[in-house]
Amino acid sequence: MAATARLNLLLRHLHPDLKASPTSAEVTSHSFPGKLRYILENPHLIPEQRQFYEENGFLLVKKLVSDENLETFREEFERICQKEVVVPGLTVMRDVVISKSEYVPDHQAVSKIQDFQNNEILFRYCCLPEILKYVECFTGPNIMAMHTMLINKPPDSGKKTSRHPLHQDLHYFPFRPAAQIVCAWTAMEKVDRNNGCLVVLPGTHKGSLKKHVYPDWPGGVNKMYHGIHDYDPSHPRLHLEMEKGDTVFFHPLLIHGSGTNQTRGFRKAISCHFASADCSYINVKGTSQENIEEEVLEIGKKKYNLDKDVSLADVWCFKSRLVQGERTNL
Ligand SMILES: O=C(O)CCC(=O)C(=O)O
Repeated sequence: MAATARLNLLLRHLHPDLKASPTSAEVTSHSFPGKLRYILENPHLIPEQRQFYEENGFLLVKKLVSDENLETFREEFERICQKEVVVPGLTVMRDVVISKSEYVPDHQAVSKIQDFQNNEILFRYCCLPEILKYVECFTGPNIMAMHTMLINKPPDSGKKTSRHPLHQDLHYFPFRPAAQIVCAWTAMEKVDRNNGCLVVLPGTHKGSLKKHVYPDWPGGVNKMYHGIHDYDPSHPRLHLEMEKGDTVFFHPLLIHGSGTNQTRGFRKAISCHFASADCSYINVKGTSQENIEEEVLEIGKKKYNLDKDVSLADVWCFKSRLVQGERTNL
């Protein structure tokens, strides 16, 4: 597809009020013949949305989650940071260099919490009918919530550690097929290039899983923030500027990351990776994912005294939750 036509399509998708130009309409009807590979045939999405996801690997839906729900999640996050609420199994991540906390004086900033499946209030996000309606378009009716995160990107110290390196989420997942996995990521406030919005490389979901390692950043890099070196640096990048409540659904092979937070506030987003319960676990031994398995199991051993026979798949099986339909496989 010509670069201008692609941009036209992207702009029209991100700003649905824009009128379709004859060029983009023509591109749409001629560029997507045949079967859909990345999305299921279903009545929830209009053909243009399905085609957009097929081509680009993401779909942005404006104002999907209410302010009221987002405020409830924000308040619960604050209670967790202040240790008023204890969540079994939760992973609290802190920035490598940023020491000033938002809520608790003299505490290191919380940059992310992961695995909140045992917190009833935050887990409500993964069960919202407005989210699941879209998720079903990728997973089908049997839906598992696999991975939950509330990301609290702190103001950058100048060392650029608040960046998230370009990566593919599938690197972390020992289950397949990739097309039946989707991430929902909701902005809890306005996100733009100033506070480090998501940046995506449209169309990269059509490629394969790449090798991920810690980037060699002079200012340091946060734990578990693996990145890819081997991507085409000339590939077009799109900064997803979003309003509060806007939600992007994206494919686990889509290369994405986020920039530095140059503001004084903490940029918040909530997300869940969903998968069809019909997916299967894989053994990642001997694959490019072996490094993440080792790291996860090492942490598991220290934190929970995990047995040496436990695999990455066992960890995911334990923490995942059914949110719709039947737990058929995962
Ligand atoms: O919210 C962000 O800054 C990026 C999050 C992300 O890509 C991830 O945690 O995998």
